[in-house]
Amino acid sequence: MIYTVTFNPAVDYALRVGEVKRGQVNRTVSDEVSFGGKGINVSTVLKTLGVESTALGFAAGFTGEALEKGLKKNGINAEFIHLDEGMTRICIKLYEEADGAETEINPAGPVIPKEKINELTSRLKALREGDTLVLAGSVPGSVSGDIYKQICKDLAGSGVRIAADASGDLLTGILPYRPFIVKPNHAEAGEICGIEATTPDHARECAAALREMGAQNAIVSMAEKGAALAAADGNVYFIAAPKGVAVNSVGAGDSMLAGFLAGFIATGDYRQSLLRGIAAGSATAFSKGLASREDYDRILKEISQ
Ligand code: TA6
Repeated sequence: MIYTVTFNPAVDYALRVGEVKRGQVNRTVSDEVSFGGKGINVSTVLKTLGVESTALGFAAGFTGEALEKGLKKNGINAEFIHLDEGMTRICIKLYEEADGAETEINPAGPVIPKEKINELTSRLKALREGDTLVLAGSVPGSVSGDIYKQICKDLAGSGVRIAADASGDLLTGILPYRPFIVKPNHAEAGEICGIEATTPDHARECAAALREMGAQNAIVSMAEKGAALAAADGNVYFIAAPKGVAVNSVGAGDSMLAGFLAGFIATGDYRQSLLRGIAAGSATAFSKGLASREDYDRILKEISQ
């Protein structure tokens, strides 16, 4: 079974405007609400690709209730721990049509009491060989920055596959525990590797460096440019993303991770899994919401030729 953990789920509010006029009332061209947070997006796209998972994490307040109801309505098995205080955050994704700029405003999220963290970590200790655990996204300020490291330490030697999409210390802290796959974006990877990763060669270099630091497999995603994979087979792959009109990039990186995991479960082949990750990420970026199966299949066929 695949379990995704989202410490900081989000109700995502994507707002499209012509151009932000600071200090003034700005009217939207369109707006879209979706239930997100990185781990949840991974579960949602896995479901689209026919792979079941259980979404774990924390929910709080009326937004947390709406999130759980929305996920269950979408057929996602969500088993969140409920917090008595605070509210699940609303993340703003602002698109300016004038220049294509995308601005994210992500609140810190609710305070998670220690006993609630312990409830989750106890649940995770029950995972067994053959399970996959996806650790994705930020953690609220009240949670220790080495929580991912603690979880990986608890599971060391268990045979549970760790997949992680995180940044900074959250990511570097788990590398010594040989995670099966890590997937930072190029900015996050560049920050860890100490370079400004702007080209495919930079992405290859960062992916290889992340493997050197302990990851079994490392993807460095570069949005519309594609992604590099330094794989456990010793190869470093780079696949360019297909051409298309980016509509809403929310969840594209999460979709790529989901596509890679679904691909690896189906084929055990690294390059094929990267292709499927690119297809899922692009299908999300080219649509208002997360990837549809139809778009995924069409794009996979296009880039596999
Ligand atoms: O990748 C998109 C997304 O998962 C959105 O759901 C948005 O809420 C954001 O990322 C959250 O990222 P964070 O790193 O703050 O957990």
